[in-house]
Amino acid sequence: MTPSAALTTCHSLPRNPAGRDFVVGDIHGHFELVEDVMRQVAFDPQRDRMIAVGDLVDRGPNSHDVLAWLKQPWFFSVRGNHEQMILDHHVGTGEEARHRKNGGAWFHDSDQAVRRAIALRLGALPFALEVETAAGKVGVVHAEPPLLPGQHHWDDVVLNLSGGQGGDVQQLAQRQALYSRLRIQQRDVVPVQGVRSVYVGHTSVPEPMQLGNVVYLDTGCSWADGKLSAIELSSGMIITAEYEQLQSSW
Ligand SMILES: [Mn+2]
Repeated sequence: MTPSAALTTCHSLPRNPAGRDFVVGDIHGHFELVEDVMRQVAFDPQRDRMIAVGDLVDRGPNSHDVLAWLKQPWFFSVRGNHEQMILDHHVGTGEEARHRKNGGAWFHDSDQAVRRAIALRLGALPFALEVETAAGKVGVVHAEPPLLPGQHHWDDVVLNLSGGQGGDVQQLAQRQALYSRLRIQQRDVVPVQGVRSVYVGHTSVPEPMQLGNVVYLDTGCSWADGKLSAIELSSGMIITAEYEQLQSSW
């Protein structure tokens, strides 16, 4: 395992007894919609935390704001496949044409120094996050929890991602964490043990939905009929913000 793999496998957030924790779906450059959600809940940056399921950038109008958001001590994120496309480009293995087609032109049209600063910061994003809450630990990954056939425990998610099961499993696990749609395609309701819930994005759904204890939060805010969804962890309350609503109020 390389040192960088160890650093980016899974980050842990301690309990936040003084404030609230929110998990927000794929932002895709629409940080103005996150601000809308925060206004709706009277988000308190001194106490509350906003945790993102990745795909912070591409498609929306404000992808460049990603560095400012990641500097905030109350904002956390796992890595999504759109962050990975930037990282792949940074190390020379990316496909620029494919990334441009998927909303990444802003990145390739940025100055080299900006591209480098963004890639360095995104490279520190973990593949998984675990958050301690009053009701138990929850997990966050971008697409789906990377588990091998027969595995059902969050500990295996972390072990697979860390390289503890070997490099081949680690590569597969990283790919699953960023891209998998297997569980939602198969309507797999087998819960992930060892965590209360796992929050994911990546696959757009009309409304937040739950399979077993895996909660899908990407409601496609960059699509015409989509919106940004967030959930407050202690109450399960869903908060949404829509692009069109903000535009029509200008
Ligand atoms: Mn994605």
